[in-house]
Amino acid sequence: MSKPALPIVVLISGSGSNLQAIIDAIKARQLNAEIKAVISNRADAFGIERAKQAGITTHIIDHRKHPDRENFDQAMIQIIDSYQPALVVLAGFMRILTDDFVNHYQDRMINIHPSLLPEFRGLNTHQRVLEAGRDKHGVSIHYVTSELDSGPLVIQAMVNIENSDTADSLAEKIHQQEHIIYPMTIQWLAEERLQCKNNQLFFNHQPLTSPLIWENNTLQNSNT
Ligand code: NHR
Ligand code: GAR
Repeated sequence: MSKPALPIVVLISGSGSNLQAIIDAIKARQLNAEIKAVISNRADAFGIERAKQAGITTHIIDHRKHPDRENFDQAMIQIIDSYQPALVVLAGFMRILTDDFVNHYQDRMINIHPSLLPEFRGLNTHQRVLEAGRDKHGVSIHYVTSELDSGPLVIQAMVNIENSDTADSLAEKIHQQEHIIYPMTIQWLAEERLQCKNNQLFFNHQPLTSPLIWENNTLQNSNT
């Protein structure tokens, strides 16, 4: 791999299984990135243990110790910018970010959201998809903009819903897909195969006008 490793900072709030998938892909040399730091807003996030286990610097920034969202976000900006990341990765990060924060990282911050956006923005998506009686579910990776779960869509992975599925079994199926497509997407960025300029996506140097689709372990796209 000739290009330098992509410096990234990962933001988490919980289990950190997506963080683990990124750590593992870097170790396996499938992903040419370097995690400069992991930041959690919760001290008890298991992802912090995962990061420490991997020898990665960690920070706890507890939102409850800040008077408002602006103040919390400014504290995060200070820490994040000290690492000069090319990319900020939201991996199960559960705090809505202010416009100032989002604008500061325009074209440099991605999120993984457990639904086929634009459907089912927000929280508790697995339960809501079941209640809506859908037979398809999925997960989306998008650039973060100030409108929640609405930034440019990079890729969506599809999951079939069976009659026997529960919110827990769907979460597990979604996690399996996430652990494939999140490291893959970050590697595309490291390779500059994927780019975001002024909120416009390019894949293989062509404008990406609809999201890439990952289904049956295969990338479905015209401009690959
Ligand atoms: N911030 C902005 N501005 N834009 C986005 O698209 C964002 C974002 C922050 C997080 C992840 C998102 C998801 O993938 C994300 C996308 C948390 C909430 C939420 O309601 C909603 C969406 C997402 C993450 N959080 C509550 C809040 O008051 C707190 C919930 C909790 O702490 O458990 O911030 O779904
Ligand atoms: C993932 O399924 C991710 O899509 C979802 O939280 C989980 C985090 O898992 N994100 C959101 O719901 C964002 N609001 P992890 O901590 O094991 O990576």
